[in-house]
Amino acid sequence: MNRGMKNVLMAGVAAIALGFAGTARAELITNGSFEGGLSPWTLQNLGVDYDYEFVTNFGFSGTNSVRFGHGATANTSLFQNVAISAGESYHFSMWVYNNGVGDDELIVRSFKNGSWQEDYAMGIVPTGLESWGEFTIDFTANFDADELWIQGRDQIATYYVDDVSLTVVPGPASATLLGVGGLAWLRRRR
Ligand SMILES: [Ca+2]
Repeated sequence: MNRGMKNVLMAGVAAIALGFAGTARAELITNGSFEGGLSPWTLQNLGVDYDYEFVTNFGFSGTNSVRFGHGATANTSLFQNVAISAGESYHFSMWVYNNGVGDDELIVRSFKNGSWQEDYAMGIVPTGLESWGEFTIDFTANFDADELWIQGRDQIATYYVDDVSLTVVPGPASATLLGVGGLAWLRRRR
């Protein structure tokens, strides 16, 4: 193997190593599995309906999850402090178990200093019935935020959420920088 080929090979190995480092995404949610109890989540309902609970006998992971029950006038809210930055891209995921066909609602949104910022998802529970299904959203934040909220209700039945996850998706800007850096390195070594 000549020296030039060896350099190219080494550059490839370096690029692969950097690529792996880039895909190891840090989890931004604390205790997303609820196996550590409810903290640091806050679970509340500001309306007249109070059918919701932290459960310790039904989970996708382990035994704990949060149940969103029936409510006619208000959504149950489940939230915790998460730093979200405008312009960053995120991958949100959680597992949902939906009981029965109901007039259900599921919202994922952000707040900052107690004020609503934006919705990342709003609609019915899109996963199947009577089984755990993964619910995911990929979004780019338009506004900074300090809280991630999951809100919902099920008019005549109930659904459970578990294993909540939020990670930053490396943007095209960092990928371009990596590519340019790799090329510059190759040229220097020739
Ligand atoms: Ca769990």
